[in-house]
Amino acid sequence: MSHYKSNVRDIEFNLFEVLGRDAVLGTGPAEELDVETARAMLAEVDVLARTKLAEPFADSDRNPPHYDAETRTVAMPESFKMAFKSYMDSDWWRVELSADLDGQPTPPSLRWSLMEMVLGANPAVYIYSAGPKFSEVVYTGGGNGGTERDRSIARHMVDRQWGATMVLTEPDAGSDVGAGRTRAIPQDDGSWHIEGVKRFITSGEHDMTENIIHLVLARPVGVEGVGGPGTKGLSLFVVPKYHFDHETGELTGERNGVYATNVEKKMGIKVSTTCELTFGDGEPAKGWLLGEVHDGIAQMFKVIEHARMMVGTKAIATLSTGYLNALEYAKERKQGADLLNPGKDAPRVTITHHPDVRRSLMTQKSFAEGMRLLVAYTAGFQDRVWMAEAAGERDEDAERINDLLLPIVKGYGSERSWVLLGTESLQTFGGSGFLADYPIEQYVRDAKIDTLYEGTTAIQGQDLFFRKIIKDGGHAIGLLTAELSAFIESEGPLTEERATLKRAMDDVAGVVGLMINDITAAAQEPRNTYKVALNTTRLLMMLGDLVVAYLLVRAGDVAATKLEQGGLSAADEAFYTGKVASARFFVAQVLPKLTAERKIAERTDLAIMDLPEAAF
Ligand code: ST9
Ligand code: FAD
Repeated sequence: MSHYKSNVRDIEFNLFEVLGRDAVLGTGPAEELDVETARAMLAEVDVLARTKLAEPFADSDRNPPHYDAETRTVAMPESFKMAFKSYMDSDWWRVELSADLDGQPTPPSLRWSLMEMVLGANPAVYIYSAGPKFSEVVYTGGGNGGTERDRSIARHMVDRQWGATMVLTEPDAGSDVGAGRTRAIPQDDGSWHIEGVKRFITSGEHDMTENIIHLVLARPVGVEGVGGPGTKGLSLFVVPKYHFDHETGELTGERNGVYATNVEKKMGIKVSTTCELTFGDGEPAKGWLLGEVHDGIAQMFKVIEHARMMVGTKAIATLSTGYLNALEYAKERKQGADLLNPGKDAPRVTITHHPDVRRSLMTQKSFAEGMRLLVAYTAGFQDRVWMAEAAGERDEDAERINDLLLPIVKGYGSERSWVLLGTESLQTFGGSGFLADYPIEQYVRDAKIDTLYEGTTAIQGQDLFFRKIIKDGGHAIGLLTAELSAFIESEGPLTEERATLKRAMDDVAGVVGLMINDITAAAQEPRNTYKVALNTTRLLMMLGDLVVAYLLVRAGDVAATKLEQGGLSAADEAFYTGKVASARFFVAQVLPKLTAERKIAERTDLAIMDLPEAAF
């Protein structure tokens, strides 16, 4: 039986009943899609995800890729190779590609809904399959307008389904990407020789694709005006594993001088290779400057933005299947008697009868479904950006709100998911949750990485406050707050919840105001900056709770209206009842904690910054 439990009903509810995403179908670049087609796409990917993609999930964890240090190659487990091939053969990855690259233009909201299922069933399949998606960045020269050569390479990446990597991290440059020392030396033929050691590179080596294209950040040397310190001195290079004819894409048979010199042994997501890559040790590692411009960090952030959305969606998808597995177990596991019937001979009941199990299940349900809605809501802004671009315009408000929401999807989504998978989903199974017989222990191990890669949670918190609020001049947060305020003031079935939302919004606004005061005060007393940074992760989590609560109440309103209208099937009646209940539960159980968080933030002082290191 499949480990993966999807929730297509909930996905469709979000897209078509709450967020009105049907409005983008049948228009502009999504001209050929309609709701019926979208539902059929969701149904097909659902089946693929639950069967072929989910099948090797446990096997490839227990029998991970094998690294041969002598040949510096990796042999992938056969079971995983089959799942990967099924996915590539299915062509579903084309929904993420533009028409220029033979994609099937699909609005981001539908795209991420489809990908949620791939990521929940087998995240490593998605990650290895991303080569063609990476080609978008090569095609556009990382947003600077690609050269004819870049576009040709991008087409080969799609046509030949090559793998790809994003290569930033080095032993001394993790969060601090600007500390990278890998060098790029210009050659007479217009290429560059890359020299250095990169660490932790996902999909850096494997035997599933004909070629791998590495997108490498390196610092040019010996070229006037570029290659200075920090991130702004980095350029982005296209470095293939095998050389190929840039026009035809045929491999020349020549190996490039970039090798996997180690593959890490990890806590989770073991089938996804994490490689040390050594460039130019003995033989040259040839690369080509992307877009022929030195703008590496901005170009790489095109990849990072997509990958941050992907990581948050992966985490949330895992929590959802964790919850649904826990729910199934709880409905069958009998243990103890009902609290109101404590006699020794009282009949044993399923654990769903115990209040604490119900609390736990509803916690899982409301977070998993609320955060799924957060992904779709964020993707809704991406729909706007996508539609505007297709019309040759820009929707700057949507771009900025999307930017604001990305650290929440990634940072908040991964933190809440990984913690709840352990404290609630696994816990529902009792001791059995700890066993490899059930998928939850692997979910916990596989989801932990989501709080780490693509920028740790601390980095997401800083990104949210310093870049997405302060540097943005408060524009996006202002638009989001206006939307929330209008909703709170509107009439709707969930009236009491609106009042609690209002209080929570005031609490979040209070903390933002406090942090702005501290940052302003830092002009006089620089140490106030520490106070701000002591609260950035707190704000990330508070804003996440607030936005999720808002979305759940919106969904609860829709569901309550359906219930009032009546005439529902038994399944729909149960579904909508659950929606109203989860909104009420989240608002009542989670939002009041924001008032405490605000109080804690107000009491922030510099005591722990003044503490000598030895006292820790
Ligand atoms: C990793 C991979 O962990 C994990 C799994 C990979 C799986 C494979 C991927 C599959 C996905 C498929 C992808 C296909 C993609 C195709 C896409 C198609 C469209 N937003 O603040 P400053 C830029 S990889 C946008 O001064 P510092 C901006 O240009 C490793 N841009 O920073 C800015 O200049 P300006 C991941 C941003 O102090 C410039 O950076 N590693 C943003 O110099 C400098 O900004 C990490 O994520 C942003 N949010 O450097 C590193 N932020 O201001 C985490 C910055 O003029 N560390 N820029 O606009 C950080 O993020 C640091 O904060 C830092 C600091 C490096 C940015
Ligand atoms: P550090 O930066 O050393 O951080 C250590 C701790 O200090 C963290 O808690 C962090 O939050 C905190 N910290 C650091 N700096 C600050 C700060 N300024 N303010 C507050 N707190 C801070 N990288 C790639 O380039 N490509 C990949 O494909 C890739 N895949 C990966 C796959 C796996 C399985 C792993 C484990 C990592 C991968 N990475 C990849 C690297 C990943 O992006 C980094 O591990 C991550 O960015 C953190 O860097 P670090 O590990 O050096 O931790």
